[in-house]
Amino acid sequence: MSLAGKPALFDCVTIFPEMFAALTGAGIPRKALEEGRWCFRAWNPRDFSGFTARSVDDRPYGGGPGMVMRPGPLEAVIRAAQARQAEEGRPSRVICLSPQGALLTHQRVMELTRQAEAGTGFILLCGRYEGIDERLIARMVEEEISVGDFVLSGGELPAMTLMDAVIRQLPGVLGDAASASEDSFVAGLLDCPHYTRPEEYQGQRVPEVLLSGNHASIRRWRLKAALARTRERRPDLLRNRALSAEETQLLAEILREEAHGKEQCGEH
Ligand code: 9WO
Repeated sequence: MSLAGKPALFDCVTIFPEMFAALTGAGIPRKALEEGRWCFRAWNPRDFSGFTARSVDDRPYGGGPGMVMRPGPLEAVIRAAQARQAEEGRPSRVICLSPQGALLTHQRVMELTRQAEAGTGFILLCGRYEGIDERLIARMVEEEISVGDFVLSGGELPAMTLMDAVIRQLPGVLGDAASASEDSFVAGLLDCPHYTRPEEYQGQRVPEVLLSGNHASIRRWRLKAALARTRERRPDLLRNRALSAEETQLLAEILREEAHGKEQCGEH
């Protein structure tokens, strides 16, 4: 439950409400839902179509392939969701999931989580077909969010991605152990590698330090592994982040070892 005493709230506008069972029906989100830490409602624009055929799309002006979602049914369904949230004493925030939006980051997830905890109800607009009439976006949508630079068949999976990222940050959702393992991305680094039994698998041993029981060395090894991985795979993350004295020292060790490796290969 949020500090404001209300669960986080996601009202999703979608013509495929059944897709959201993937989030409500499994794992941590399901447990948190059962514990009353968040609420989900689906709103189907077809119920606001105005036509007996319940259609919510039409052909694009200017021609071209595919169909565009009509503004009328979407405005009606969003207003209905806003009215419900207002009855519940909540401010609303309308977000459209779209490749045209700003990329979702850990920082943005934390900002959305704070808003959810403070009582803001989210209305997540999930587009289908070739897109949504731009006038509806201009009138009703406060923010567009993308979960990556690729095109999908619709906004439902990105909406569930955003919800999952927020839900696991809500108080009480993750146990202490799991929230501690979160520390690495919180710190702006990639996660370190993980190992479990057996000690040797297909000729590969678990790094000895992890078997040592020396928690200070283990913590240092994990931080070093996270730094090495981040430098290798996502150097952009390191450039945008200040390093502690310990991290600077570990990174120097990594660079030294890397130079050594090259020497041994005769590469210079
Ligand atoms: C199609 C397209 C084709 C060429 C260039 C850009 C393009 N954008 C789209 C597009 O947005 N298609 C849609 C499918 C319309 C409505 C929702 N759809 C969607 C949402 N696909 N992918 C997303 C999405 C949302 C958030 N983060 C990543 C992808």
